[in-house]
Amino acid sequence: MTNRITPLTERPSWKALEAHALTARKQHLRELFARDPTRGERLAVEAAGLYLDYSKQRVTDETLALLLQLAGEANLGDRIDAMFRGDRINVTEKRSVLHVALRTPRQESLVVDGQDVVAQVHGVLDKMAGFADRVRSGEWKGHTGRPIRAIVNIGIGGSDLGPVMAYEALRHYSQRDLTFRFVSNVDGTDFAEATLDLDPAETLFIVASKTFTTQETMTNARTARDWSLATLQNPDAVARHFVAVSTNAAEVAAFGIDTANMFGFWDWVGGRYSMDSAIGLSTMIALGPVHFRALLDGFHQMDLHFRTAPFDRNLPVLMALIGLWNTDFLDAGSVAILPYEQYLKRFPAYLQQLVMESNGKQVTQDGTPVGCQTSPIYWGEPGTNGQHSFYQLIHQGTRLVPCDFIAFAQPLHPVGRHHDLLLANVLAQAEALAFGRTREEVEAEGTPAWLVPHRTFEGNRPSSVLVADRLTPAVLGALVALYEHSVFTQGVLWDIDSFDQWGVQLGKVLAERILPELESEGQPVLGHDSSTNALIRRFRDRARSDD
Ligand code: G6Q
Repeated sequence: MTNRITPLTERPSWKALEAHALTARKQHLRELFARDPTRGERLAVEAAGLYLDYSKQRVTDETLALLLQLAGEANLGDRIDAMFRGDRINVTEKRSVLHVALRTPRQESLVVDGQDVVAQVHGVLDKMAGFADRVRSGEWKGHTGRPIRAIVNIGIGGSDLGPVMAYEALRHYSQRDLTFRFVSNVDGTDFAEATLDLDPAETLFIVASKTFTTQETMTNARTARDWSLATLQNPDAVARHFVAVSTNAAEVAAFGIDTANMFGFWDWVGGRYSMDSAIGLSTMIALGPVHFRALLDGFHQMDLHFRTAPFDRNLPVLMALIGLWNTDFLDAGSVAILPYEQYLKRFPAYLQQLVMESNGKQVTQDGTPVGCQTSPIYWGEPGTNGQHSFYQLIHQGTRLVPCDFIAFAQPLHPVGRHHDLLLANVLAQAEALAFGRTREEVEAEGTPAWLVPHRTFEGNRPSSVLVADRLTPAVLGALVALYEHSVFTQGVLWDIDSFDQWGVQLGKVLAERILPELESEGQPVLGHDSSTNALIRRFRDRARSDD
């Protein structure tokens, strides 16, 4: 007889949450705040420079107690220890998941399979720092002897979204006489636009690819090599204008990049968890090694908090539990990420991959159906722009959209009243969502009866507000680590493998099959469905048509 773990939805705490949700769904945030005047201060927690106010989430002490019980029944504590220890918790790929080692201080050690991974990490960080300093100072020269002025990161998915997000987020701290571009899409427009105004003699390409076999990245890298050599004329120029970030030395060498200019990482770093590995080389060149190490320290402070704080005061755990409550018990299908900080404009896109590629799964680790909803859809835009577009739906639509507001007490660019206006808006939005405006209030304003339903806000729409003093490298690190660990915690509760991504495979395989069908000279025999066959024929027919 097998010793089967009780499925999540059959556990006592899940059943209790289901029963509790029947009454909780009817409770309004207006009542919860009226009943407890201290709620706003009580339901808040602070760590690693981040203050999380979750009082406007639709939870009570009982909800939180039951959710914490759920975490206990899922052995969350043991699973956290297993990750930090380097156990192979990515079960379908039989790998350790050790992004936390990427920010472990130099003096510590973590031995996995006989290797001190912390020592390896710092070896690469030192090499990155040496290189970054040489590029930043102009000591690293291009093939014609001119210093580098533009850095183009070529990568996709985890080898792009972290670097581009971090560059945008921390641009304030970047070396302004260097230009940074990011090419990811196999659409030639991406490369063409990114390099339109660049001079090959002053441009350095970072080819960032864990496998160094990814179709999009290798296509862009080859195009970049052709673009460079068309001007520089000498294959030796590749060594001065191309460096690689990869785990695959053989492919890097085959491409023509000197492996002395390769920055390595390891199979225990997942793509979407890699922005603080060598994949962050562009970030380090932009910010300099000192700021990059501050970023790592911010990650590490959140790691320490996650590992040691009791769950009822643990930011990532609380965020994860509340997210699960919204998804599985209040039927919310998405989460809006709303940074009130222009520099975080790519943060929602970054989180989309982190969260949805990690927890967009339908089976548990042993392959059985999960039995409840898993990852919600993440989306968002910086405030206040969203207020003038999709916030309408969040306030008055038929769907429940929990929001994560992110705001900073101090602006990076103090200009007149801008920052006060920004903060007034974020506070107003969270307040309006929670408390709304009742029919009676609208009527009391003398609104005509026919207009009252249109002007009424039911409220009771949940949100959290995340606050830090200022967007610094350390704060960004803590913020990313907060979401990483929240994703991990939800994966533990759903008992899914948050570190694989089998769902991206099928499309890749089919594209390999379709490519020759698009490119072949004769009429290929097409064996797809009638829709795909007709579309292939149309693309073939129209590709070279002038009419
Ligand atoms: C992330 C995924 C995926 C990956 C890209 C790029 O977790 O694994 O987004 O990062 O497919 O892969 P390479 O770095 O190997 O080119």
